[in-house]
Amino acid sequence: LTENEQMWADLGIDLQAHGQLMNALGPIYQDIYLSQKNRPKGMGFYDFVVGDIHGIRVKELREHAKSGGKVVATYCVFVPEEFCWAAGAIPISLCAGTAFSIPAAEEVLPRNTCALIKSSFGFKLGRLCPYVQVSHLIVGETTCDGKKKMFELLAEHQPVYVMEVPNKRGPAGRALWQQEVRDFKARIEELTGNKITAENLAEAIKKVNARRREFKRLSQLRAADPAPISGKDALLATQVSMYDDVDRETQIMKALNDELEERVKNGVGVFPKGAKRILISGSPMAIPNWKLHHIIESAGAVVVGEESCTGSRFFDELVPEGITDLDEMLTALADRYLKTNCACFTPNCERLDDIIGMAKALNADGVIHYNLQFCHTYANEAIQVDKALEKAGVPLLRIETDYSDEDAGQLKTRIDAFLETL
Ligand code: BJ8
Repeated sequence: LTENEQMWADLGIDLQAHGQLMNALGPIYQDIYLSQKNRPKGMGFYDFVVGDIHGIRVKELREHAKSGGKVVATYCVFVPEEFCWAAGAIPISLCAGTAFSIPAAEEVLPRNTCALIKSSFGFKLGRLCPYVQVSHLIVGETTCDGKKKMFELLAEHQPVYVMEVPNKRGPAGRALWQQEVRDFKARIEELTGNKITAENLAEAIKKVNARRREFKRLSQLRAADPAPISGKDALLATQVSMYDDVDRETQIMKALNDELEERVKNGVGVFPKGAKRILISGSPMAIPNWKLHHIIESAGAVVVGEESCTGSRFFDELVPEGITDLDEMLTALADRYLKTNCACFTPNCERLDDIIGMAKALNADGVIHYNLQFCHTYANEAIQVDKALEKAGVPLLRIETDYSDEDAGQLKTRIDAFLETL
């Protein structure tokens, strides 16, 4: 066994199935990423990370665990990662973006469940993901019914803690969420044995904000024409930073942004000036879900932004800094997370404003609404997105898909036709 294989075996991974997954990823990455022309040099770090996707970072997490540290796995951007950093734990966002893990999940879950839910459950059931295996606690949320129920099943295999996200953002919903955030803080303190204080929380808030600022900067740089970076590369940077070390990501992103700034100054881009510009809006795209970006960019258009949890919802809002009182800090932190404009809220008008605002700021020619099949909240909210964009004069294409490649040809035809109209 290689060193990595030994580590995976120690973590209880099904080595044979996992080997197939790893073998499949290499050629896909080659085809989708490495074949791109004129990529920023700063993407070299991300190529390196994907090249050893279940190796080096898992090793770091294991070292952390061996020295008594805890690893906290999450699925959703509602979970405040600041508490983990403050208490000396490492938060990682789990991926769930591949069809490979779905058959294992379908032995238990109904087939007509969203791919994201099936993929995440399948990673555990199929013993395919070392990140799941290395984590001490998985944190779920009640954002949608499918996930909520899947977490009950997941808890039969590994410790799971679920945060209750309200359905409405009024005073009662806010009070509930404020309490949920405080309860989660207590759970992390219990897990780690470390107290979360005003000092260590303030420091964690600063760290996470610093990474958010770099991602906001990246978002602004993508407004340039020609776009200095492909949508695929920007998406990958976001996906990786969700499970990487926060300080390292801030540094890497800063260097990447400096490079992109130079490109913008010199009018250098990855697509010709005037290429059609697309904003994606909708469900998150977890690694290695690059399907839609790849189809769009293979058709000659460029993705300039993602109104999604693997996009703006991950970095847009900052937590206020400079507060010294712990309780006030908790209130501000909870309020920041409640501003995540997820379709789980009713109403969720703020998301409509975000999409229109981003389309304008990024000079998008059109929006593609991305909906995972069987996700009812986003599918139904798409009707309102449609109306709001029509009123704002922004062209929209609504697509519903999953992780399989079966509909790739049909999607390509529809996307080509949409681009023709822009
Ligand atoms: S804050 S978008 S990450 S919940 S796609 S599993 S909703 S059926 S992912 Fe999400 Fe948090 Fe909201 Fe963001 Fe359910 Fe829909 Fe599947 Fe979804």
